[in-house]
Amino acid sequence: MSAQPADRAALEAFWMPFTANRQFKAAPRLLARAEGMHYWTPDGRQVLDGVAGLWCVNAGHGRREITEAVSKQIAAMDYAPPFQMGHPLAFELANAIVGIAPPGIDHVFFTNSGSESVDTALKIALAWHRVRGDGTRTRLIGRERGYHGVGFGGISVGGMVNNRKYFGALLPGVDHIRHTHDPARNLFSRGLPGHGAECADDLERLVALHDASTIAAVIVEPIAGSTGVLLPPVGYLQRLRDICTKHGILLIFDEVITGFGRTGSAFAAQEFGVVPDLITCAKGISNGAVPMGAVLVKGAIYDTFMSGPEGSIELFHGYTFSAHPVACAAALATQRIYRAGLFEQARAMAPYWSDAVHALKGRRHVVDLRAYGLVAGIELEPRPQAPGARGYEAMVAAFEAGLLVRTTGDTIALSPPLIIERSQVDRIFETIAAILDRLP
Ligand code: PXG
Ligand code: PLP
Repeated sequence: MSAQPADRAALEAFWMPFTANRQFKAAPRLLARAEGMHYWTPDGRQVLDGVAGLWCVNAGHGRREITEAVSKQIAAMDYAPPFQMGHPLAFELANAIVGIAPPGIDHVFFTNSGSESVDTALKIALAWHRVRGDGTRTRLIGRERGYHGVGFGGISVGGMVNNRKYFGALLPGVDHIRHTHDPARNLFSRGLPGHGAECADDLERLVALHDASTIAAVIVEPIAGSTGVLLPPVGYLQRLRDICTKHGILLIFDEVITGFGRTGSAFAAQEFGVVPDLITCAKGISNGAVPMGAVLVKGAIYDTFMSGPEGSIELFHGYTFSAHPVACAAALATQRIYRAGLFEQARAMAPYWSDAVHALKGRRHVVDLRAYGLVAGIELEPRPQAPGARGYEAMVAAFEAGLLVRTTGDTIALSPPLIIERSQVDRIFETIAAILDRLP
């Protein structure tokens, strides 16, 4: 829909996040209602959700179980302070999440977003080394092209240039290993790319440069989402795990996108058979219905913090809205839906999904295709002198054709709700194919 001239002023006050505000406000794209696999615009046009909102509505929109749990909780107790006080749902939810977490990861710290989860995990890593008497380990290592949210910690370890360059010197003592994208060897790989496990050895370079005794933690996304869906090369994550273990460095998997079934397993850690020391998550934890995030922590790390005097606060960190009761209610209802078999449903759909993605090979503009679980990246050739323009136009054209996709640069990213059916997979790729055929 396009705004009437009178509407333009009404759109002014909201400074929209990660949005070209003036371009949007001149021709807004508004969503007013959602149910199942679909959104509806204010004028009643149906839009198929190809991205689970923004990688978060894994169980589909408007789930009655979640709506009811939220209504009930907000009426029963709207808010409870999380510091030196508790409420039952927080403990119940922590247990539910531990129940699907990888072995040994058995404690949960609640936050309100992925960005807060990342800052929390980095702080836990730093504090853990210090509590153990290893306080020289202060360096944090991220990866080029990584996205870890928008807090100062997250952009410091992150590797997306535009998210960093405006914001000063960032955290001191941070370094980055190289990214794994290797088009020369891995174009159009089915499943995980076969080449690039040795990219993990770049961590050895940083250990040689800084010495392991100065490094606290390494943080990576098992599948890098925001930068355009980069899959881990076969053996890469295991190699990273081995190098971290060898040097006493904590390994953090940022599973804000990959958590809660996106790959077909609860977490990518299980999917790829590599257990990190901490996992950051958010988004799908509460099906996007109420903001929430969490850091999952190995028992051995938690136990170290529990070694001081009983009456002392073990970690000077927390949010006013950590374990918010309404968020906990939404997340508990969400976890019940997941437990009923949603991840298995995603896994069963993954081969059909992957075939549909790779059937775009040879289409105009397509330079690479990447798919895993229910994620896909469709990389388009940038238009000369106008990087990102073709991607943006593809997103707008898809929306006009009744399909919500996400683009980053010239890569179309897809991550539908895990309830997607074959006919809807077909619709997504028919729509995209038609758009690619006519896109300049
Ligand atoms: N880590 C990862 C791996 C993420 O994908 C965050 C942290 C931050 O989460 P919050 O809840 O603070 O936004 C994310 C979020 C995109 C896109 O490019 C991806 C995210 C957020 C916004 C846009 O599609 N991921
Ligand atoms: N700023 C001020 C002045 C505060 O009092 C607080 C919390 O009490 C915060 C920031 C942090 O807010 P939150 O706990 O929601 O992250």
